Order: sequence, then C-alpha cells, then structure tokens
Amino acid sequence: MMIDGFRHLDGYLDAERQRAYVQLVRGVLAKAPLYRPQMPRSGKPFSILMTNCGGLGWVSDKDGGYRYQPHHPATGRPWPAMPRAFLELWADVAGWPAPPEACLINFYAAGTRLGSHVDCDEAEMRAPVVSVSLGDDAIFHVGGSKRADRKSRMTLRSGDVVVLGGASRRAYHGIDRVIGGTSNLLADGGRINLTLRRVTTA
Ligand code: MD6
Ligand code: FE
Repeated sequence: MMIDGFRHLDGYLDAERQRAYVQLVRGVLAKAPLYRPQMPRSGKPFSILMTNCGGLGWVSDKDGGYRYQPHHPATGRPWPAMPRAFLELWADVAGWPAPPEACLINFYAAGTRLGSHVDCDEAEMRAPVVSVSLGDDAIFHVGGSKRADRKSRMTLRSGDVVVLGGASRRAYHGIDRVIGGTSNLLADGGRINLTLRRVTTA
C-alpha cells in the first residue's frame, strides 16, 4: 500500500512542454550555474549538481549545513525568478493556496544516485513538494516516515510529475539510479529534476 498523499502523475508534461521546461532551466543556469554542494560536517561532495530559482534556494555545505538562502553560494547573486510555467504547474497540482518560494534544480549524470532522505528543512511542512522529471529515466523509491519502512520503487520518466503531500511529505525517498541513454530530451544526456517547495509559513 502506497503511503497517503503520494501521487505519480505519469506523463503529465507532453514532449513540447518538456522542451519548453528545458529552455526555462537553461535560462536559469545562465544566471545561476550548477554547483556541487557538500555534506554538512564531512564536506563530502554530492554526486549530483544543483542550483535554484525563486526567492529562496536550498543549499548545503560543510560549515553551514542544509538551509535555504536568497543567494547563490558561488556567485553571491540572488536566485533568478521562478518561471511563470513553474508557478502555474504548482497551482495546477499542489492543492496549496500560497505559491512555491523555492525551485531546487538537481542535475544527475547517468549512473548517479541520491540517497534516501526526508525533505524537512522547510518551516511549512503542511505544503506538498512537487517534483518534475526531465531527461533520462530514474529509479525512484518512496517508503514511510522511518528509514527502515518498506519502500515502493517506480521508474520516473521524462515529463512525469510527483507530488509528496499529506503523510508522504515526511516519507523517506530517493533515486537509486539514473539510466543513461533512455531519453533524447537533453543533448548531453542525464536527468534534471525540479522540486517546487513552499518554505515559510507566512
Ligand atoms: C529526484 N526527488 O527525483 C529527487 N523530494 O531526483 C526528491 O528528492 C523529491 O521527487 C521531494 C518531493 C519529491 C521528490
Ligand atoms: Fe527529496
């Protein structure tokens, strides 16, 4: 039984909208380049690259740990504005009255993974997180509120949207593997994941 509040909207974005999203992401990257975050304390580099758009962005480094901040850690500049299409997607699927404040952009080269985690750095934990997959297929897992809870696994394909709301908002989830050569959307392969988040309770 899948945890309450989890939704997988299979094929939500058609090919044309996927291409439009990639162009929007490229526009963000031109102002806010991908960078490699570090684990808190150990300073171990992430295997995925990140950037953000919106008023706040999620960052992590050795000394500061996991947090939201209004500027890019490498350039010091404010994050680029969130594209209107991302705000509209949130309005269409999130079921939450306030707009998202952060869009974390993750880039995965083929073969990379993201360890099991709970997104819990947001003050507003009642709002869902909305996720968009672009590019190569990924094996995604979602379990329960305890790390050891039984996990369900599914393939996230380009154009899929996932909503983690309700109880699933506090569920462990992650990416086991990105499978190279499964999509032509990104010229150089790999996978982009967008996660739209409400951060503050204001
Ligand atoms: C990914 N997604 O799909 C990683 N987090 O690459 C997440 O970590 C995630 O898909 C919160 C809500 C939905 C997600
Ligand atoms: Fe997550």
